[in-house]
Amino acid sequence: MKLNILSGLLLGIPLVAAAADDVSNVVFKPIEETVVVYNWSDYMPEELLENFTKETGIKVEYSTFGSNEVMYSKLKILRGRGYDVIFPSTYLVNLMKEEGLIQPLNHKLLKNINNLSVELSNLSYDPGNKYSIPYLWGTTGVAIDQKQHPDESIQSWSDLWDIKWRQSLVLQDDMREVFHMALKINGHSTNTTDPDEIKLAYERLLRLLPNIKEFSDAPADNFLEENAAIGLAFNGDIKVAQDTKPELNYVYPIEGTTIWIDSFVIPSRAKNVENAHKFIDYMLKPEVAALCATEIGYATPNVGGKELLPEVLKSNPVMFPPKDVMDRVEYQKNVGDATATYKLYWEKLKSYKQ
Ligand code: SPD
Repeated sequence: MKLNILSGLLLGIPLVAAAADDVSNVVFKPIEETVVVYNWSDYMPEELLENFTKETGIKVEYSTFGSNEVMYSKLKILRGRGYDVIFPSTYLVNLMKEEGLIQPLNHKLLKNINNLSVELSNLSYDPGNKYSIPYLWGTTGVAIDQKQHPDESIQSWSDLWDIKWRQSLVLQDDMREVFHMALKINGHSTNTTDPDEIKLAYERLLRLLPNIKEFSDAPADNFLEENAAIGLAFNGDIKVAQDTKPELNYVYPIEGTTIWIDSFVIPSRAKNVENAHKFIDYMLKPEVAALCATEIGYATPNVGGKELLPEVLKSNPVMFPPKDVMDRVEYQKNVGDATATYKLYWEKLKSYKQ
């Protein structure tokens, strides 16, 4: 848009670029309303961002991350600046709140909040959902390409340690999820803070190294590209991959998987707080929540949204785990100071793979 100075001033539009001695070529730009969103990769249908802009006039600046660790370190370095909406998992909501990296939400601006499921609201990691609003939830299990391995069936996490999987496993590049496998085999909680238990899990993971082919942010891509046939992955990514590769099987090992909720939060020094609330409220509409679940493959905590899903999705065991699986899942929680111990071993473990 090119305007003269007078019309620019009349419209209240500030000057963004001007050559001091030549006003004839001055370019004026209207202040654009924006919201800066930082989300997991492959975690939101693109058309929703466009629809949000059409409906509200707010432009979405969108970028993605591949793991909680990456997002958390970035926000810590920026000290809560730079983004308006981010999507940490359960245990990080807790930690970020304690560290002052996120701010309380204004529920008055979230008129669609009543669409949230009671069971998935008001949980111990954020009583009253003061800081976070659930977006999608899921589990982390084992995926196996049954076309390449028709006779293999995975029952336990310990099956992944079998020598036959030498150089075969692709593992989600996620510290807590990788530790989960070893902790569970050892009979310990995924949320242990006991340094001896964490060390034992690390030692077990060291014995898994010969079987690990790669740590990946997107194991589903490895399966689709056929450079891996077994590994640790998030359920929804596998659900979507199954649409092109139905021979991919998603297994819940007998010792239990993790369960997590990824939530909308607003960083403490976000610039566009009102727009952030508008974005979250838009995402809470049942039809929007239903589209996310359908296209992204994860379960929605939005009751109205779930009702809109076709029966075939509502009863899909990869998206919505059956009761016997739910009886064995463990919620990921903040492990406080023990995070440093996990991190130390995690970095050591990964250094052997480079
Ligand atoms: N492709 C998007 C996956 C988002 C999964 N969040 C998982 C958190 C696990 N701890």
